[in-house]
Amino acid sequence: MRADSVAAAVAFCVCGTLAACQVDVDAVRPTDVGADVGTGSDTADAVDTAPDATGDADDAACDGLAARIEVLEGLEVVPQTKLHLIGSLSCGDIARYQWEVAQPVGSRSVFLPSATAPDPTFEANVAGLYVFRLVVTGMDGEVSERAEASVTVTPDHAVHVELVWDTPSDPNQTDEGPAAGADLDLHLLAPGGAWFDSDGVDCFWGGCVPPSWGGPVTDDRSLDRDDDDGAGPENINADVMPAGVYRVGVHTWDAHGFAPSYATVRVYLYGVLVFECEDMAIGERDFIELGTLSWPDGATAGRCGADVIHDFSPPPWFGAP
Ligand SMILES: [Ca+2]
Ligand SMILES: [Ca+2]
Ligand SMILES: [Ca+2]
Repeated sequence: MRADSVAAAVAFCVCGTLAACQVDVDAVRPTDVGADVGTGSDTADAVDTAPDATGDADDAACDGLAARIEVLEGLEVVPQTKLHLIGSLSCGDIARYQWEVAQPVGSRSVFLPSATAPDPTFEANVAGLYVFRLVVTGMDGEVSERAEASVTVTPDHAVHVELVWDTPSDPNQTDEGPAAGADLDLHLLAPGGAWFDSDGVDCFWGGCVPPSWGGPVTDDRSLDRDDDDGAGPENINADVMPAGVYRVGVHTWDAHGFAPSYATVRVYLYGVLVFECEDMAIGERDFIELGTLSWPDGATAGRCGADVIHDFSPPPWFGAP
């Protein structure tokens, strides 16, 4: 990512005091969150996006200890934005950084490389509000007040379907790799299709490919995030859909010994949450057809986890796990 191609968020604080920094939301509202990284057309935004060692007004004002947060991508982003959190512009001689986050229900992102890194990254994959907090400790053990920055994640597609899941028996739901967690899958089935149709009718990890659902473009819908090692999210986005009733399903492809999981599915239309099923219990190879979305009127209906098909195997034409 180029530093001059992202909208810079600007944090304000009075250094030299123990007052927490406040982020001016109006001042940092980005003009181009995430979508156009690499255009290089917005250098005017890029003030103070990185710490400097040469000394400027910020440094001159830092004669005490104060935590401050900058978010390079801005405070309003789309799902699956990798946030670059800057804490190293905090004031004072700092011995330790400590980040915390309150994230949307079901989101289990972590700070990388760690929650004590000065400038960690953080994947904001789930729609909703993320509140980041930072406290710094000085060399003499003095602790700052807490700085806070709130980032709102809003889907920018006509239809955004999101799956997250909780798997209590998995001791670490955020680790990654083969068999590291339960692999659940989100399905969005076009009118008249059958689950696991791999010719593009069923949008899921094994079949969300051209041909198009409708309209002149072939990329009118897509599975934008597949997760095979626990927690999710998985996201399906669509902008052009033929009229009709679409079915939403969740399947446990392989729980890798961690079943059951508790799945939550949310449907957003034009960035607004219109349908939600929370904490549906789902076991190994279970399939839940949880609801429908009628298009273009946007009507939703569903029974969430009331009807579970146990030991659901993909049809022969698709192949077994
Ligand atoms: Ca795990
Ligand atoms: Ca999956
Ligand atoms: Ca995962």
